[in-house]
Amino acid sequence: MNLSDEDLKCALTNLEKILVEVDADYAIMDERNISENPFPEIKTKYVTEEKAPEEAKKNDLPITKVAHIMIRKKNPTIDSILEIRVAVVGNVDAGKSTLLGVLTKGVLDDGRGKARLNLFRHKHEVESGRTSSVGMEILGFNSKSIPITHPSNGGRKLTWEDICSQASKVVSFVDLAGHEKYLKTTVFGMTGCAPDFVLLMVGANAGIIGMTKEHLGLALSLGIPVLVVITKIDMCPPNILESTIKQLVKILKSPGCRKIPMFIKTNEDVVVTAANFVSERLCPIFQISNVTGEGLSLVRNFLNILPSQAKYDSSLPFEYQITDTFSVPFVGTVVSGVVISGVAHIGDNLLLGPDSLGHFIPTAIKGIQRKRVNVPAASAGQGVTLALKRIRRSQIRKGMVMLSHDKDAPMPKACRQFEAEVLVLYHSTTIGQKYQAMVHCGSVRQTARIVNLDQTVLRTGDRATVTFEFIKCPEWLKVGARIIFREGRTKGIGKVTKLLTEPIKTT
Ligand SMILES: Nc1nc2c(ncn2[C@@H]2O[C@H](COP(=O)(O)OP(=O)(O)OP(=O)(O)O)[C@@H](O)[C@H]2O)c(=O)[nH]1
Ligand SMILES: [Mg+2]
Repeated sequence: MNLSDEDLKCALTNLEKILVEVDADYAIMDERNISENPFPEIKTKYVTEEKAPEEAKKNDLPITKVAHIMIRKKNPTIDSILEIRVAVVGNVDAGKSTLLGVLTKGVLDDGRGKARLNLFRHKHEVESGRTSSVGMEILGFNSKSIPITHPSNGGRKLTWEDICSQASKVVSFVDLAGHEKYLKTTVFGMTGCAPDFVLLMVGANAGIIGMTKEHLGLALSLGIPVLVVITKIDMCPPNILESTIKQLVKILKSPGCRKIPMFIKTNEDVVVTAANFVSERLCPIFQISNVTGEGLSLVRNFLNILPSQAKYDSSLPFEYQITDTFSVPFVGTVVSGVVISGVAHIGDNLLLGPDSLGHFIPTAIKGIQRKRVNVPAASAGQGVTLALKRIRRSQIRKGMVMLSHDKDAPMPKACRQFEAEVLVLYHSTTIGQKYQAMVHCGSVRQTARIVNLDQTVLRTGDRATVTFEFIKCPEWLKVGARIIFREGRTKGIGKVTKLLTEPIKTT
């Protein structure tokens, strides 16, 4: 910063020479003119020229330059590509699938569902235009921070392998359903796919309606940072847009949310906010149109800069959470999921479980793919698929885990009952013993019954320690894991505090 035009050019030339040595590229994220701060009441040393043109001139302050540069390694191997996972949520018709279509294809929408077309997985989705499942889409950025998009002239769509062969970073989107009918699947997508960020979409015309608050609430309960994208600003009268924004800001600032809304209008905002976004408090807000393209480049730049979260630890024992299973011809049983901790290689022996009796069975990794490309290893934080030896698909259910295991160590224990500290967010009357709800915890999703609670009944807003018992089979849980429970309009959140090996007897 604080360079003359000439010095900046010189710095960039030098940088370029250095980057050749280390096989990297750079891109300018944002470049501005600045002057020394002429306002004594503001504490920063510099301000942008736009903010103080008159003052700067009056005081005869020199105008200098500041730039943010993104440096990325060229051609990383597929296992070292940076990855962030973003779950896309919001009410039905907000434009979620459309935004993903527009971002990954690099072409605009026609307002009648053109861009979302090849994102659908089922025939009924194409017919209704509604997402009903958990869709996966990736957006790659190359080492020069340029998005890698599908050819727009109707040529062959890029495969994930094509994208990864050019990418230094990929954003993996989880496209979720906005319709209430599919809420269970959407909750699973938000807990099971372990997203780093939640992108909440709001239709400018529609405002905060339907499932918007529900989805925001889920992100808050899971402690996932949220960014908001307001869509359809091309077809929204200014007064309606204003009232949507007002409503949104009010909700974000409310005691239940306690977020700091940040309107992203320039690349400077993008750089500053993306770098500080690890804080759960900040909530960037974008205003875009998938039809005119307004605001899209800011969203794209934001996703490009957004750092991956450092919460994953590769030095811990291997743990992998299964979110889906497949039977692949000539390969056999394949599972997809996220590596929660540790590293595993092809050929490694692992435990798979728990089965319906709570037991773990041995298996080995036959193959690993990351973004549909073969890799030799999988490490913490990555979404990968694993091909398994000696396992039939019918032996696996979502919510099972794969763990590394030392020969002499005791077998991992699944639990039928667990204790949790819970907060009831909503219930129309009272919750007591024997109450049943769907419990979500990571990729675990099972009905559980309350077998014990430290109060006689629970109402909306109550906190309590509760013992749950899974109805069908034991699950593998960890102390400290966040849970969500729901049944009809009832909902609650909590944290696992104890795994009960000596079950409480119930009648
Ligand atoms: N005018 C205009 N139309 C848009 C914009 N974004 C999306 N649309 C249209 O809005 C409709 C709904 O978009 P979708 O992307 O299917 O919405 P969704 O959020 O994925 O909906 P669900 O999957 O059912 O939850 C489509 O007809 C899009 O063409 C926009 O920015 N401007
Ligand atoms: Mg959709």
